Amino acid sequence: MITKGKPFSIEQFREEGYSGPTQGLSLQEADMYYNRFFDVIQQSKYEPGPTKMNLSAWHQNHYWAYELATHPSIIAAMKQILGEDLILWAMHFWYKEPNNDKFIPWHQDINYWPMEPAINATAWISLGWSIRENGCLRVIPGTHKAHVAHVSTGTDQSAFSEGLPAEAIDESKAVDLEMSPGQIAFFNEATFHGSEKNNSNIPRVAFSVRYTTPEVKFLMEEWGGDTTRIRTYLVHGEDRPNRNEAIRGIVPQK
Ligand SMILES: O=C(O)CCC(=O)C(=O)O
Repeated sequence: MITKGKPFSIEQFREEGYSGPTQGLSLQEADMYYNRFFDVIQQSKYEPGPTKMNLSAWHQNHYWAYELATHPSIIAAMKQILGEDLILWAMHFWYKEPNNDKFIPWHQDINYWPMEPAINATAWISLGWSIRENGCLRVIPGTHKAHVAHVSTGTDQSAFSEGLPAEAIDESKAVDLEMSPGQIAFFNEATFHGSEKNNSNIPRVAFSVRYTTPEVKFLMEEWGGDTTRIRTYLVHGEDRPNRNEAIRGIVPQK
């Protein structure tokens, strides 16, 4: 069900591992960023189709994406979750064009991320509509305190090769986070989450941005794959420990 959203709740975030949806962006802002997304992938928003473009780390190259990643609604919630010293370290567009048959398996993000200690908060922003029919984000409340070993998903319809084992999942507890444009959900590094395929004609255009605190060290030698996606930006407060000097990001020109 689409709701008008409620304010970010730190109590819910701590107890259930997520909070939202909250109306973080105005409709005008959501529409502007939605249009920018389609401009960059060089498609008409009226004829959305698959893209082979890399959908990560646009905030390193596009000022508008950096501005979106550091939107005041996101910073306000991150301060409550992580404190005054905030490091933005990654972002990704989660785009599912109409009739995309890939699903995102139930997973905990921390399974894929060598960072020490394991501290992260994600803001997941729906720039268009996210509903059951186009594979909205789903979470399982209360799963955010323990780490569970992941296993092979064994199917190429899964967007990731690894996910949580079936026996760890209680689907009856899953919450479908249906969202209208500009709504945001927040979750932590261990909250079980995933999404079904897009069975509709409605593209699902969402943006997630990851924050941590300066005490966290990124173990780049263990990261594998494309390490250029990870760059640290001090967005608020101070970075006294200075543990990630080698991967400091540069804010793109306006
Ligand atoms: O967009 C989705 O369905 C999944 C998003 C996700 O896995 C994430 O933001 O960590």
